[in-house]
Amino acid sequence: MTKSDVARPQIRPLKGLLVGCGFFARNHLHAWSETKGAEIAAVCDLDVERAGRYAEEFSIPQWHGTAEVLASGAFDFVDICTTMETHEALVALAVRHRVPVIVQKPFAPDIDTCRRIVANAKAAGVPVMVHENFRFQKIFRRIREILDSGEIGELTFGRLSWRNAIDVYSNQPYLLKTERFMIMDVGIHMLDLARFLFGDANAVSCLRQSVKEGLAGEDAATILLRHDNAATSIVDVSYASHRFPNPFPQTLGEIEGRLGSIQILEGETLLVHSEGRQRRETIEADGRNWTSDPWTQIQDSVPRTQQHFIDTLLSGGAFETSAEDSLQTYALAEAAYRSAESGRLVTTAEL
Ligand code: NAD
Ligand code: 89Y
Repeated sequence: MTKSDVARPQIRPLKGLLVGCGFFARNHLHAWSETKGAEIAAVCDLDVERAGRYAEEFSIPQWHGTAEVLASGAFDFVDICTTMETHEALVALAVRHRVPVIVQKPFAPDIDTCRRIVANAKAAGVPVMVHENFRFQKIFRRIREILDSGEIGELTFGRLSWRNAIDVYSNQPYLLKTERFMIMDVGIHMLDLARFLFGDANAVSCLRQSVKEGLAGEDAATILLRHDNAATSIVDVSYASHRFPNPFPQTLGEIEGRLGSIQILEGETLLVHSEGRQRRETIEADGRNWTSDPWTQIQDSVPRTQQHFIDTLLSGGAFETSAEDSLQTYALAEAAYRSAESGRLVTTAEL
């Protein structure tokens, strides 16, 4: 199916296959149940019993042990919720059967793999979107509105900070063994947000740290970005920051413009400084009967992300985080790793 195929008036909900019935897929399945214009017709997991359990819990009629079921022609889209090293093969399978894809972050372990995925999908004309949900958090949509209004003027500086000590390893134990860990896991959300809020960037300087003992990769990183509009931004991420109460999963920081600034504070609060005054706005995520604190802010962004995928697929427009657009986000992550290895500023042009 191509974008023009799906631009026809809709006569029934699009039918999806969800691949990967692990930790985060539960949020996807709840979110799909409230996404307009789509429904999940089948789930699959290499661990077929796990797939069967989610099928039963979410009243999904079919479950399978392999994504090869995409060959059946029964699916209008596939939602890939597996870890990054599996994405190239799974997206290639979907592309072979001309099934549009939404695939979880991180897109792939390195920029070359991302590029191969994009080239393959583009050659076949199959739409692919990266599930990048942080920019769909309500607070970041509101910040985007304020920036678009011109209230704080041309941007000069930004800082996005994710620092907490959540025990991420209980739910996501694969992170203990991931060599490209923190920049890929949460850094990638921050880099996408940096592009969403401050615009594209072209040079990166990064230091990475392994604070917790026994990890294969870094659990903290500090990244400095040079944006095309000459703004500077800093992204700092850590799973080793002991703060009470734990700020997880809030992204904090600040944005400065020539006319004013915005502070992103705890409690989903914005402090907007302009025209010599300050204004406080609280932008709370919407809770649902399947969301629970402290995860609500992240969970609430999942249906918003999936609705964007379906609406855009139906309209034939461009996904905000299309696979192709996401290459620019992943180039910043790749540059961050190369900078940390080499100790120098790395430009995206040299990748
Ligand atoms: P997980 O390991 O709990 O689940 C992955 C599942 O995929 C497993 O059950 C595994 O058996 C299955 N699987 C692997 N390869 C498969 C294949 N070829 N076919 C079918 N099933 C296959 O992982 P998770 O914690 O749910 O994370 C999944 C992805 O979601 C990761 O990329 C992670 O970074 C991302 N994630 C995103 C957010 C977010 O806010 N966007 C939050 C958490 C996790
Ligand atoms: O893996 C992380 C992500 O992408 O969002 C939240 C998370 O699950 C834990 O920090």
